[in-house]
Amino acid sequence: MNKLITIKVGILLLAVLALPQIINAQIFKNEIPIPYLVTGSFMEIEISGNQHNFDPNGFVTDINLNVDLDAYCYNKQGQPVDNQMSYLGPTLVFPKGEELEFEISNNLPDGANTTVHWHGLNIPGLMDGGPHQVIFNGSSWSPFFNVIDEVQTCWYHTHLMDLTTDQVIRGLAGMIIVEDPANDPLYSLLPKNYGENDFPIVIQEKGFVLDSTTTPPTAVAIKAGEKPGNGPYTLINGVVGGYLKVPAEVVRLRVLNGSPRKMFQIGLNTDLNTNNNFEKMWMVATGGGYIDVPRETDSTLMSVGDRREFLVDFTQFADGDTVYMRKLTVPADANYGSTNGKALMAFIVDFSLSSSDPITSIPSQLVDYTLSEGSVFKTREKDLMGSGGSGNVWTIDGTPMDMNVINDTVLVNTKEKWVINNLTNKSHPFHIHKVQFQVVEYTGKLGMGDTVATYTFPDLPDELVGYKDVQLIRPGAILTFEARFDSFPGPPVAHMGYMYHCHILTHEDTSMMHQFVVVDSSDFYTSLFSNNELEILNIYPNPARNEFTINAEIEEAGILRIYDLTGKTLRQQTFNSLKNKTISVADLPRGIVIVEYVSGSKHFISKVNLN
Ligand SMILES: [Cu+2]
Repeated sequence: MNKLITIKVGILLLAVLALPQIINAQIFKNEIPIPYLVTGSFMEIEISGNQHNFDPNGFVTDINLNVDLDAYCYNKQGQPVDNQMSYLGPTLVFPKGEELEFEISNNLPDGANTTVHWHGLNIPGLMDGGPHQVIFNGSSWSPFFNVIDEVQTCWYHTHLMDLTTDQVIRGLAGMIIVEDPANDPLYSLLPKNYGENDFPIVIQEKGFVLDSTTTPPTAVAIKAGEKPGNGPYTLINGVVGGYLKVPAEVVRLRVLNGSPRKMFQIGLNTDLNTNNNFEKMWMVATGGGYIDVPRETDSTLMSVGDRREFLVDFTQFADGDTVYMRKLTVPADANYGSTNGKALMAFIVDFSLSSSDPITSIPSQLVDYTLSEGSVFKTREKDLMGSGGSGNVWTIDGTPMDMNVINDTVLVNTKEKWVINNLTNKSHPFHIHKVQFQVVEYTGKLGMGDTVATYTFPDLPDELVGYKDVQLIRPGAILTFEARFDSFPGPPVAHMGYMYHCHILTHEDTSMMHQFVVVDSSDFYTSLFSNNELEILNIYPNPARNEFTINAEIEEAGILRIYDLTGKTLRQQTFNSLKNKTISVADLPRGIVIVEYVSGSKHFISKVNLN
């Protein structure tokens, strides 16, 4: 990853206004800020209030937005004042395989509490930063975890119970890049110079509280309890009317829909005033990492919470050409507001720019993409229910989110199939923590269409392909996905759990959310079966050192398995019976292990501490 460079942009001279593309370019007045990078294995992050100008050069004319407003932001401790974020946060670089530690301090104004959720990553439940891991005002939180996920673009944001909308629209979101330069075969084939040919693009719809005693009305600070996220303006990295100068190369756009509620069907074209003749984009990654091949597309649907990476070939343009990113019409059931057809930002090709490692062609292959290994261990079905409006709540299965209730208990290192039925009349972007799922079937209306159809793996349209953690489900549609729940089992207690929820933040906040825990098999089977279906093995001594004896009289043949708390099998052995068997464990690593004997439908289990 190259260090951030600041792209210097001169002020456009009046003399060149005669050129049409320059006139268009000038409509977009605010250079898009590129958040600085934070690297290293120890990240000290401060969450605080700041003053932010969403329109420093006066793009918007119907209101006066060129004012400093109260906002929330993340910053690296000690970041120089002249390069601090005043809205959103810096881009965090997570090297795959590294153990990361954080010191995250909450210095928000007004005594606000918050959390930091690592959206898209598989990490222990206690580190997940969901509603249970509150960082109280004036205190700090020190999560640590090993980055086991594949190369991908994910993000971090507040997940405070009932107040996520309020805090995200004030600015509490930022991007994460998981990278693996040494082992990623695509690292050198794709644009990778951050801020040169590799850009974070955070799209958010935005509304403002107005003081209408002025003409035009002036935006004023958001007050507690107001939720003007559902507005007519669109921010890119925290500014309206944004432009970005790009080199005449292949450029990588890491697009995140960080909106509170709105879906964006985005496409690129060169004519500010029409909504057709789209330029090609090549989708190369979803939120869970690379897809099979670069998929050529005119436009793509980004549901709330979604990340997608695109390559755009700017080598075909002339110096000064402008390419607009615009929002196409999305279905009424997935729409919140009226920016359809509008250009959201402008890319200006600048021949004076060049990247450190320029890329000029689109690779033909990316990665082998197949269904994750293993057969489905368990299938769960969920119904999205309810309706909006006063007195109504959105729910999953008719029960509101309860911080103290575990809705699902999942056995670690298994693959599950989840079937999500949307029984409501609105589209909902279904999001699940911890896992990256693969769509195996989707039945119903999809994307911008009105046709009801069934899409089945491996014949999936762009919107459904790839590892994902969020998928928009249209009214009446059924999403079926498979996911592996690998690593990090915890005890079956709610505060060690993970969330699944609608990522429309106002729906999440009104309780369209449930939680699950991932446990080892002794806890899983105990929670699943009555006592006559599951028997606890009597093992002595416990703790054990070189060997232990299983004090049992099991006549039936079966498989004895010993595995650690991450589910990794340490020993597997077949026996014709299990009668007072002594097992040598001198060669096994120390720590708590699960000893399991499965014989037909019978299941015997115990935990042993090897010391
Ligand atoms: Cu929803």
